[in-house]
Amino acid sequence: MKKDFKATVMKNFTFNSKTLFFIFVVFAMLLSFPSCFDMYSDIKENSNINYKIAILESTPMETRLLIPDSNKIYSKNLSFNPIYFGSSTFQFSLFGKFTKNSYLNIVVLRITMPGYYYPELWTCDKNFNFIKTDLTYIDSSGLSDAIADDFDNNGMADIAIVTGAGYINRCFLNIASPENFSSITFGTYAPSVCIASADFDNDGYRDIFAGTISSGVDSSALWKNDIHSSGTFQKTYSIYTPNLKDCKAADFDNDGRSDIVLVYNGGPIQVLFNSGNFSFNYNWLSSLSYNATKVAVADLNGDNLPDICLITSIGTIIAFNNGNRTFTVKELAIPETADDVALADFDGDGDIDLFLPSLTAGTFNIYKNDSQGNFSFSQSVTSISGGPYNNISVGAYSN
Ligand SMILES: [Ca+2]
Ligand SMILES: [Ca+2]
Ligand SMILES: [Ca+2]
Ligand SMILES: [Ca+2]
Repeated sequence: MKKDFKATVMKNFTFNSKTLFFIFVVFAMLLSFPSCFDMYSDIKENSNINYKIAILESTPMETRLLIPDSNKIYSKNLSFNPIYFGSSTFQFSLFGKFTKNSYLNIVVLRITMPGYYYPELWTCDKNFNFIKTDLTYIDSSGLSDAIADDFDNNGMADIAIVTGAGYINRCFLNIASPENFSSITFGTYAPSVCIASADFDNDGYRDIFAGTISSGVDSSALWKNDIHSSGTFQKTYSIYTPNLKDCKAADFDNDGRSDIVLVYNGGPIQVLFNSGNFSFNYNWLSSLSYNATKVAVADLNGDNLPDICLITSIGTIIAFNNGNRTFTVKELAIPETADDVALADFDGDGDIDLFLPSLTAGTFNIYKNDSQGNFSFSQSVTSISGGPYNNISVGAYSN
């Protein structure tokens, strides 16, 4: 099976030597205070500021914000009371700089019935007193992944979503005043599973990689941001990715071009290296296959090279970046699996720690980094009354 899979991806890679992929969930927040950051790299670049990490978690019925105390212990959590409580079937929440002047911004995408999202924008002051603004409902269903990023370069975060079988993908541009979003569609009728963003061609506009499990015209594709010219995204590269589960973008070989990591249910870890002009002419595959569900990227051993952390059916695996377009896989870096993973410096000692929402409802575990990429249990956090967790977002704040 592994060989067949490799043959498939290599074949597609060869046939599609035209382009590239994708993502880094960048959320660049303004550097001036007050600010919110969604990307660890943004936080790290401002290490002179004493940040704390906020965690946002969503289950089908609830969204909660976890906040640490002065000792970086996650002892406080706030519930975002669903306005349609009882009929909500799915929630997805994101940090982002959705408004220019508020302290911490959160958008909650709440599906209340097939075909309807009710996005809510929550903003707060320094004491975490939140105010909710209802945004125009979104007529798209089957949400499978979403990111916040500034696609039109107006200084405020937009939202891009991919959806399950039979539904289109959309980018919602934040038109800000009054708070609301206008919709752009890109891609059609593909069963999409993941989304990532990065400026893959370094033209100053953030592009999108939408990962699907389709073999048709809507196979996983890189969408060039052409909003400033044609008003939408243009497909520039595609690759067939059977059993794809998740994807992220990062510059793994430090050549200034964003690369893409893909993880599969029953496939190797795959890294596509960006060779420019939306093409990828080299990819790395792990020697073993894994039943992966989620992937996250951050430098976990302090060598300034982004490493790969994936959640699999047997536990948490780390692929350490060797810097030469190869990785060294450490299986069972943490012998725990989860619905998702979040990477950030939760204890504030300068290295990246792991946050795993346990499959056991209601508890999360934080694993502390020894700065070399070795992890040990740090604290357990009790929060939501039940899973599964649709997504976890991390953001940084200072107060
Ligand atoms: Ca671009
Ligand atoms: Ca690169
Ligand atoms: Ca590293
Ligand atoms: Ca740490």
